[in-house]
Amino acid sequence: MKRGTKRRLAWSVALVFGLSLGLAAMALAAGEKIVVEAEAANKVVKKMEVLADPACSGGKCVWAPVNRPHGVGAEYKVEGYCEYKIKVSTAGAYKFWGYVAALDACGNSFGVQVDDNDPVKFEWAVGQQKYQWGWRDIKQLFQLSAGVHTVKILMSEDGPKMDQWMLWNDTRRVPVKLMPATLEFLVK
Ligand SMILES: [Ca+2]
Repeated sequence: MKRGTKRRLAWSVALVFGLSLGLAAMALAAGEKIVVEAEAANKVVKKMEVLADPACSGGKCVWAPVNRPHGVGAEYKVEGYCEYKIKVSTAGAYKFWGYVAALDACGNSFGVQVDDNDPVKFEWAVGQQKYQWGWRDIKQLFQLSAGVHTVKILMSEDGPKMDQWMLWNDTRRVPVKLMPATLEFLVK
């Protein structure tokens, strides 16, 4: 091989190596973001229900139907959940985000349970209007190993709705809008 050809080859190898490193760094910087349509649950157990709503992503959300009377009464029971299976590829600390809307201050929470761990309360500040949608987070982070995990959204009060939820290992960043579901992380 001529010296010039050798040098060009060395440069090409260095360039490809550099580009790969750059791409890997970009992938790492973007983090692992697992976005799920709340209605795409593997299992929905009452009182949790899927609700058709044209304003929601995918035309649907999940909710705990409003009890009559709201929040009280002999018949009032907190029960039911939506269950999802996800496959995590990057182990680490994840922040849970829900794209949610509250009925009022007695209808603004769910529980979030990962695997057999204790459920964590997911309660958010009520907006100025009834059913004001937005991304809300849980302060406590979830430690996830690589592999399959079960996530449950549990009923906690009657009335609140959830359109999407997300687990994101870039814990400093804040989502601003609804996103396409990342189906590659879902296990059916
Ligand atoms: Ca949805």
